[in-house]
Amino acid sequence: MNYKIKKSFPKDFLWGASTSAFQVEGGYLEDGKGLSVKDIPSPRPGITDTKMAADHYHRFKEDVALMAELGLKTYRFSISWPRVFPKGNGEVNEKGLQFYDDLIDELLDHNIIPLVTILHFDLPQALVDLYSGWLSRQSIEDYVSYAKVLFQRFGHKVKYWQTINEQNISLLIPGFYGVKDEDPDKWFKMKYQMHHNMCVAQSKAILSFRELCPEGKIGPAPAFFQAYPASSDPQDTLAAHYLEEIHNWLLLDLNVKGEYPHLAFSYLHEKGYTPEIYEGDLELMKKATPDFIAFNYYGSKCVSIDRGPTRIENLEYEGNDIRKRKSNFMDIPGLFKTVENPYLKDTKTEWMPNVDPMGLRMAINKLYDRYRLPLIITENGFASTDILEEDGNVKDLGRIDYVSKHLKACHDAINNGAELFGYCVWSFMDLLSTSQGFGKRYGLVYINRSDEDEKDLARIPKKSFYWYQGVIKNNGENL
Ligand code: BGP
Repeated sequence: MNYKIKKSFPKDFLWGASTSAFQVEGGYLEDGKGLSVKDIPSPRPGITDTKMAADHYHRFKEDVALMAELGLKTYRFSISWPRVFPKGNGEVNEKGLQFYDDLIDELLDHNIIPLVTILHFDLPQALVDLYSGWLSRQSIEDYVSYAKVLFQRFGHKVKYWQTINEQNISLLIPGFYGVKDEDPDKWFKMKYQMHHNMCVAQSKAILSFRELCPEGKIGPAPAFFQAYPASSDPQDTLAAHYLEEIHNWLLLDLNVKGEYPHLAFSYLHEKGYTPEIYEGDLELMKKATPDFIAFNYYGSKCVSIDRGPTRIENLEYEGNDIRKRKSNFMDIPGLFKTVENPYLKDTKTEWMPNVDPMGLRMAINKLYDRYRLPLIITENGFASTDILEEDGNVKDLGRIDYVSKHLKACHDAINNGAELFGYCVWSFMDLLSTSQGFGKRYGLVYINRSDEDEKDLARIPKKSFYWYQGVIKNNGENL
């Protein structure tokens, strides 16, 4: 075992920034693209849709030039499945592939390493209409065929790949992938079947990747939730343990070890939510060990035992606007409920339940301890309204503070011996928030538009852009 302890960011550390296709591209039906589940929901009044987003589809060259100016080592983006397969399967759309060819070439010309997510939420709507999307095992074959097309086309120039973004968050939201049931128990049964199918799909894709891209690296892309017990009551500790089992390890143990973690599995069994597992599924997953784990982290959870009714309620809410939810979408009645963390109360901001850099340090250490795989953070960032001032500046000091604290936490985790090879800010530029449009911004680059008015879509580097530029230049030495 290698116990070498590093004292600073490795010299080839991948300083990065992220986006995803439906949140930046626009051109939502251009050049033969089909509809995705993210194009379908009609946004709430006043919130824009995917039609234009940040118009990256037409302005990617300008965007890549800014990435180069920033000094990015890697750019993490996703490929839109319905741009490549408008119907989800069948005929490939050459124009869709060409767009990503051009984007990847542009990145490589600027010495930026592409890090590609195969699926970031935008499942083709046609597959939902055809067979209820992830609920059917046919989705496994279609995902693998789609992934293989990408590996064959781009494998010689893209080294780093991610399978499916935040499977563990997307399945917390009924209807997120186009299907739901009003009966909570039926929905839970469905979602764990979808969860299983998605795990089989990504493992199968990894096995194809091994054949088609022997030099490449591939890994899953979960969100990670660091959970604290609300008190030293052992029941609260058990509750926090349950949250991590169900929301973190249930996905990652399958992705990495091909095993259902026993506590989570016993919960599924007891509730009647156990999915149908075909013979050979787990063996296949065991063979498909990923090369790394990419994960997203925004904040932590504080958990107490839930002594209330065991019936799941409040399934319905609009999008995932934390300010409008009646109950937290992570809670499991009878098992655990999330509560405010009194120690993080002061760090609460408008959009985020808390700001907890030490939670990130613990996440890195836990993940490394459990799986001993190299890690990369593919999303971490700060949401705010951000104002373009009359002097042409966007003074997003809150973002600088947030990212700086989280990078220091990464540094601490590296000092603790964890192998962290990259960090990507969410997001490179302002983009369509999953439920709050352009009212809620994460970018290092301001996009001059609002939900109501597309304006000139000008790209304006914020203060955080110049600050991050310095961090990259000094390889994190000046944090
Ligand atoms: C993650 C998603 C991203 C992004 C981010 C912020 O869950 O992977 O796509 O949207 O969260 O979320 P939101 O836009 O809802 O604030």
